Amino acid sequence: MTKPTTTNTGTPVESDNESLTAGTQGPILLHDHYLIEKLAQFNRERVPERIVHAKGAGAYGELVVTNDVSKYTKAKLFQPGARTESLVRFSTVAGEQGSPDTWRDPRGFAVKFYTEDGNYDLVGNNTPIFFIKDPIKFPDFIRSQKRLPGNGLRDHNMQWDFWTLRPETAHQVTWLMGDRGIPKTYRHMNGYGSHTYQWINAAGERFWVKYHFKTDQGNEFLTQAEADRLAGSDPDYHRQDLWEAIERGEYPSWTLYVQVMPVAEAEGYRFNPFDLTKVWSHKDYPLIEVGKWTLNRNPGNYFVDIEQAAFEPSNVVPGIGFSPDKMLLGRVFSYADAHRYRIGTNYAQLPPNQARAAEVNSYSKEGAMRYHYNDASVPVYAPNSFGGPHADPERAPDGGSWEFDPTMVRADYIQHAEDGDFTQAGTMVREVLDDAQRERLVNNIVGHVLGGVREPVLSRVFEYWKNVDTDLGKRVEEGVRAGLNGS
Ligand code: HDE
Repeated sequence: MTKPTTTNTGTPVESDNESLTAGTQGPILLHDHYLIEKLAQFNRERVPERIVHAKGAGAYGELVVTNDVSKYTKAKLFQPGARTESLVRFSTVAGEQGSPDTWRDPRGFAVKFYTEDGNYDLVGNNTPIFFIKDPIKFPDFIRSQKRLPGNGLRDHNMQWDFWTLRPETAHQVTWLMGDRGIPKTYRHMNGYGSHTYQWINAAGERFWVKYHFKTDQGNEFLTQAEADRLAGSDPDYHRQDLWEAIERGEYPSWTLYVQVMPVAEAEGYRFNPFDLTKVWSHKDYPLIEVGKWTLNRNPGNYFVDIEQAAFEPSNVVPGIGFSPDKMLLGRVFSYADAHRYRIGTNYAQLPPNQARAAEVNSYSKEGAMRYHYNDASVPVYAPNSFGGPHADPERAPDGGSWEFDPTMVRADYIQHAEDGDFTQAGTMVREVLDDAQRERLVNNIVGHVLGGVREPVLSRVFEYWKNVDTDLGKRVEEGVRAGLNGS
């Protein structure tokens, strides 16, 4: 026996096929409120898409800690043997919701851990670095990667104009134009916290850390030609691959590692350890295993679980804190602000965002769409004499602390011995990539530049790549000039 169709409030309806009219040829009647409900609800099915990372896919899973890192952090989810439910959303960055999964772009790697001390969100990418190092540049950077104001078209000239005018982008652009710019699937790519975070152990000792999710499926990529074909034939290729793998019981997993830097070593390190355009050499700070993170459950409803998922770097738990990384500090403001705008004041009460293992004793109340509420006996203010919740610094995350010169300035980071906009990009090209990877990097750059870059930007592109690596720059210029001459 099938269930009766009902209105949104549970009243069975007469028909899903005919509107109510006066006679068969007469006008539709205003009091056909079910017709009105259907049409009005349909007009309101969308929430604003994410301003970046609009296209994505997600799944639920679990972190199981396999090593003892308690000497670095007291965070409960990272204690030996701890098991913590998790949600992830993978995404591209610049494309809109309907854009192809296989466009060349960094991939979002947003992880939520439902810990017993509240939700911990580690909102990273599939690259350990980023294009810029100051949040004030973010709106400019993103707009240069999206669409021209006049015709609404994407524009390679605009992209390269921004990149070549902000040379700190060179390391990430080298990543982007290489094999890692188009992962074969979301399962075949690493994830990174990218920023430098702070871990605090039970004795209150502090450490700087960087997170690495190393895929157990192997790092694999799509060539530009394969990606272009899939963009046309199967724009949801990555979303479908993740869904079907989990449906088949082929649960993708990653091994989570951290690099740990004692606080005292930060000042003398050869790179500024808080500059998001730089990595820490694994020789200097080797990877320490933390645990196994596995995705083993597809979302029950894409819109509810994934489109309304709200990840925020401000969600930290005891044992984890922030750092002088200005990009991280900018993000600590921005994400909750984006959620309030995009999915409403009470977004934290939506299913994927609710704390699961922790009790919520917040003084927040009311606001649109609120439905969880405190018992009437709980005061709505603090302090109070009636047993309401009270702040407990012993149990709260302190968000991290660090020494700094309090003089107010607007300035770049302090430059360390080997800092420089092109140093790590050059090291990557010369010491990390093999000949075939370098060849594909050159071809991808040439192909992208031939997609519309013109003077005066074009000359800066050649200089940009020569600054990364002289030989690479020469090969890029030769390739572009040959392409422009039709040879
Ligand atoms: Fe984001 N970023 N971001 N971002 N970001 C957003 O929040 C922002 C940055 C990342 O699957 C937005 O909910 C600022 C770095 C991911 O739901 C927004 C800055 C990294 C996702 C926002 C950055 C990221 C977002 C848009 C410069 C990697 C998708 C919608 C300081 C370490 C999360 C939203 C999901 C989403 C702000 C730069 C990763 C606008 C201000 C660096 C994975 O709030």
